[in-house]
Amino acid sequence: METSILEAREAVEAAGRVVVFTGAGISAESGVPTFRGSGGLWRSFRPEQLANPMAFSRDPRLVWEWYQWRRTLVRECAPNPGHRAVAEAQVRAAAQGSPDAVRVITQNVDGLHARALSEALAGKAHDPAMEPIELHGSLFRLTCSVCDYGQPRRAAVETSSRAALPRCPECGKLMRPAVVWFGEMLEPDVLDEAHAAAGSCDLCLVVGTSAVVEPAASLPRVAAAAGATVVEVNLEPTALTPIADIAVFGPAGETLPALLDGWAPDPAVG
Ligand code: BJW
Ligand code: ZN
Repeated sequence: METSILEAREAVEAAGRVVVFTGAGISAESGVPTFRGSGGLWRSFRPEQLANPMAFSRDPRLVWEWYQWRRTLVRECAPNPGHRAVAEAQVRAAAQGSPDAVRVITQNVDGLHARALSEALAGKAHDPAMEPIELHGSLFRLTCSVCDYGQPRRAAVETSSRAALPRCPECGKLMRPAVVWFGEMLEPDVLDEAHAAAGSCDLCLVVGTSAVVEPAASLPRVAAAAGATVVEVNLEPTALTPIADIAVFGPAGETLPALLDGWAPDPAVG
């Protein structure tokens, strides 16, 4: 296994189709706390405690309070150079006629990849393939806890009492954040799209994830099994490091610009 940034840049240069698979670490330099590891605490709750359907049925106000606190925190954060380097590579690829040559698959619910893309596009129309595949949903969408009703919502959710919590306009039951909790299935279409992208790339850049939460953590293995080169970017070794061809230990906000700036995948390469 190589650990050099130069080796990683060479691997990127040689790639025609790239998947960038990200976790909480890519947003750490934007000020969004990670889930695990040092500094990885969301207001002293472990994700397993509150990010599950039982916690919501037991105490929806506590769960909503936690999410509203996170929504407020994340809304004040901005994309960092790591998100921007990825979005700018997507825009360069699209300008060369390959809008799907750099696919972003994220476990993050913070919407920062989408914001970076929209900033990089500066109002220009874009192909839907450029949008991030958000495996675990979004903090800024709500969904009914019972029926299929869903809605985007950035405005604050009132959590002062159970009676004040948002209700579904269709069936009257409680609304909840449109995120995937432990024990819940990922949206099949979303997971299928991620599998297809991972299985058809020739380079999988794995950034800022501890790679312990399934089924997401298996996607780089899908890419590796299909013959892709796996490049990991993290502060420290992870569960995935043993299968990485190249590991770069450093902050994503510095490493991704070094790997991606000025580069666009050449459809003839890879
Ligand atoms: C930096 C950095 C910098 C920091 N630069 N790097 C197979 C085996 C075992 C268990 C299971 C299995 N299949 C399913 C399960 C159960 C479960 C699971 O995986 N449990 C494991 C914890 C053991 N999975 C599920 O329940 C999933 N559902 C499912 O499989 O359904 C089918 C089923 C149901 C029932 C039974 C069996 C099957 C759903 C999982 C949903 C996860 N949801 C969360 C919460 C989302 C909503 C919310 O945010 O509130 O998703 S949990 C949380 O973890 C969140 C994240 O997306 C996810 C991954 O975390 P991530 O991104 O890796 O963050 P960290 O903090 O762990 O790591 C940060 C990394 O960044 C670190 O490595 C740092 O070093 C690094 N870093 N700064 C670069 N500047
Ligand atoms: Zn409903």
